[in-house]
Amino acid sequence: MIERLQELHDEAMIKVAEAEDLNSLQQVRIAYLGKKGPITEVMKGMGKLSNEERPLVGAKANEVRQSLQRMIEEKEKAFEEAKVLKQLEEESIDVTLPGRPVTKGSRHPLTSVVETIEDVFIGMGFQVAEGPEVETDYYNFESLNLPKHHPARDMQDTFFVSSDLLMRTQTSPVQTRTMEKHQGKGPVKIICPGKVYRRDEDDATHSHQFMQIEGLLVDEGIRMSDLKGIFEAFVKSYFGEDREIRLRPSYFPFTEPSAELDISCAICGGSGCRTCKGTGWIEVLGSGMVHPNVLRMGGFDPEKYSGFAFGMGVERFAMLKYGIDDIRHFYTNDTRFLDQFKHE
Ligand code: 2U9
Repeated sequence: MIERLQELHDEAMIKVAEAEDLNSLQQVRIAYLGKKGPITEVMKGMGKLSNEERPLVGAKANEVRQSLQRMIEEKEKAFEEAKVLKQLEEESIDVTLPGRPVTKGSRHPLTSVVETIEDVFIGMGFQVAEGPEVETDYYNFESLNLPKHHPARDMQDTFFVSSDLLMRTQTSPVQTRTMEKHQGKGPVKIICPGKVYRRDEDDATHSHQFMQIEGLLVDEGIRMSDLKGIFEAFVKSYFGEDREIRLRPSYFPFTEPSAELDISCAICGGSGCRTCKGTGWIEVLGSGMVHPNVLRMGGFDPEKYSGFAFGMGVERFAMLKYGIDDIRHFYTNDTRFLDQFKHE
């Protein structure tokens, strides 16, 4: 029996050595060490042995089992290690390869113009106020001295949502709403950036949706000279110290008197060129002293308070600053256009 056990051991060892993968190793384990395997069979016959022989055969059987077990485990381990090594080799990363460039987004040019202008006015004590883009007829027109049937209230220019709701045509309603909140007590010193909507045919200089920044300063004793002083500081800060300004009389229903602000042309320095149409001046915004009716509707006493207001188109400012010739560039999101403003 001892010889038989040794024979089985040697035979199994050859099979272990021949096993090429984990699966065939498993087959050898089942075949030799399983319940129905030859070693178990041999051990079942131990009952017939003499008392002297039994412990010897028992010891040999254990020795054979343990030896086989150890060999199989060692080989299993070797297979596992080889598998991991192969995987490591296959999945290895060449850390010396150049990295793929990460494409970063950037601020939209209109956003950076708005932020720059906001910063200038914040520096002069203004606060930024915002409001809804869908407005009521009252805030968009009525409260701005534009009663129903007023000729300046061109219905063709407005996107109506319902008979009383519309897409705001200017950011002025934000100013009226802010004045109401102040309940007749000054100062109100705000700028209102935001999107506005007009029923225009889109072309190089018109867009049915564009951006405005409007401003309002209401307090006791505000005069036209305050407006001029603020504009002087703003223009020099935004367009450069050597720009001159001038005010030209104009008309807006919500301001009286009204004025347009021109800056001296940066291209020709005032002598006249194509950009300024030979005048030496470029129009940049509209403004005026807030109409007494508008002050009253905003809850302020026009006998005690006065104020000035202004409005500018952000696209126009961006076009002047960067020499952009078509307003549609801002809204088509062509990355060849947008990428030029990465450092703004
Ligand atoms: C209140 C009182 C007065 C806002 C003003 C303008 C003049 C103006 C245009 C500039 C170019 C609109 O984008 S644009 O087409 N705006 O010329 N806006 S005064 O006056 C106000 C606003 C609110 C309560």
